[in-house]
Amino acid sequence: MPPPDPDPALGRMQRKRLSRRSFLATASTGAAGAAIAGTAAAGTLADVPERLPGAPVGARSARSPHVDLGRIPEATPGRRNLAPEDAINSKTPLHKLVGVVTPSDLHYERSHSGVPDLDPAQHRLLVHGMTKKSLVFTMDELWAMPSVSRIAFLECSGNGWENWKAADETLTVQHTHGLISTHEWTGVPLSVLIDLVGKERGSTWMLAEGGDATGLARSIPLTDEIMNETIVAYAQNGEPLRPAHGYPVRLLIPGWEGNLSIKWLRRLKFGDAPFMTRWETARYTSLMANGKAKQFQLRQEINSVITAPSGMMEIRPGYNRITGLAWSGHGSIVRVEVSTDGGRTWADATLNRPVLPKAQARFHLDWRWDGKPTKIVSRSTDDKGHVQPDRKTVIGEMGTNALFHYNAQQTWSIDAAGRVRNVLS
Ligand SMILES: Nc1nc2c(c(=O)[nH]1)N[C@H]1C(S)=C(S)[C@@H](COP(=O)(O)O)O[C@H]1N2
Ligand SMILES: [Mo]
Repeated sequence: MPPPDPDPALGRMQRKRLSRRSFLATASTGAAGAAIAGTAAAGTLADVPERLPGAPVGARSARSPHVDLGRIPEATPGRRNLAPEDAINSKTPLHKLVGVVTPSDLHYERSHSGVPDLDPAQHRLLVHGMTKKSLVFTMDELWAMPSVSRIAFLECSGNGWENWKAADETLTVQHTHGLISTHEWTGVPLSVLIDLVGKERGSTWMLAEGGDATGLARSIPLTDEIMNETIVAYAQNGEPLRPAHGYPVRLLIPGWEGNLSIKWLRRLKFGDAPFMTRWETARYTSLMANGKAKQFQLRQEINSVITAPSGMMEIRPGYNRITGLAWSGHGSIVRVEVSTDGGRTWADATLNRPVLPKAQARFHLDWRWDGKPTKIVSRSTDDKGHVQPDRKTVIGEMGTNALFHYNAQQTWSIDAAGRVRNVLS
């Protein structure tokens, strides 16, 4: 049996950079550190509360009333303090979450015309077009088919748009990056449905259409990658999809812009060219610096953000644990570097294992803040060799008129009072 852990609060943090010894060494040299480690070492049973009788055991558990976790409903662009019916998206509180899996009720939401209440007994999925057969599936039939589960992020291509032109200093990371979440998704592989209907060889595009009033329909290129990885999903984090996320069935295309992952899915149509819906002409294109527009910019690029310390937090001199999230629509994150001097020098952060492809990765770095104003920033690298660009590079290509796919390194400034604020670089 291992010896009892003298400080359970530290757990088994035997990481390369965050070993218990290095934590204690860092912690004992600063005032904040002493506050973390000091009393734990001297404690006795008198320091812990009495045992309490409990409430009855029920059919499902609820979050503690002491825990305050919520999304931020917003109207684009950036309108907060709005009437509930004005909200078009709702952002995930990244700064209050740990690990990489987002609790289901805090998964960000983007619904173009509200959340329809679909009856699973009535709902159907039509698969047709350039296929040998047209088939209509019931939800029971989908649940009975071969299935896959995969942990993957979903991100709105509008994530990050708040910082295209200027940086509002009052924004938190929930505002700047809260349109991404990671879930375990379960459903039927698209390839199974393709085999069942017998897709014709010449079909290189697929239209996916939702059953909500907005009439969202997108053309999806049938690359090998998309055909192998797309899930016709009916469950998230072990339970049926929640209505906000497409109940009873949605598309889930790992790594590609959220808009393609059609919710309340009612139709897949195969064709030999993009269908050119208004969503890929008038909407979801990006105006570049040279006056041309990018169309079918579908992959979510490499990205990362420090979630703590982050916008509107306050820190004290001494030990501070820097943590954040990194992700890439190309594959797996292999490296995250953090700069605590505004990008002059960089240190490798530790990644929580396992790191999964097209899922968010959690990183950490021990840091001792000397109390002087500075800037902190993260930069990620994926297994295909992509490195997250700085803002100058992104703006150089795209200018400041674009709305989608902003993936520049995020800088947080820290003033002498320890106030953390959103800045452009
Ligand atoms: N039918 C339908 N599908 C949809 C949408 C929608 O409004 N209607 N919004 C899209 C957009 S823009 C995004 S970013 C994702 C958001 O998925 P989520 O709300 O489950 O996070 O769903 C996509 N699929
Ligand atoms: Mo989106």
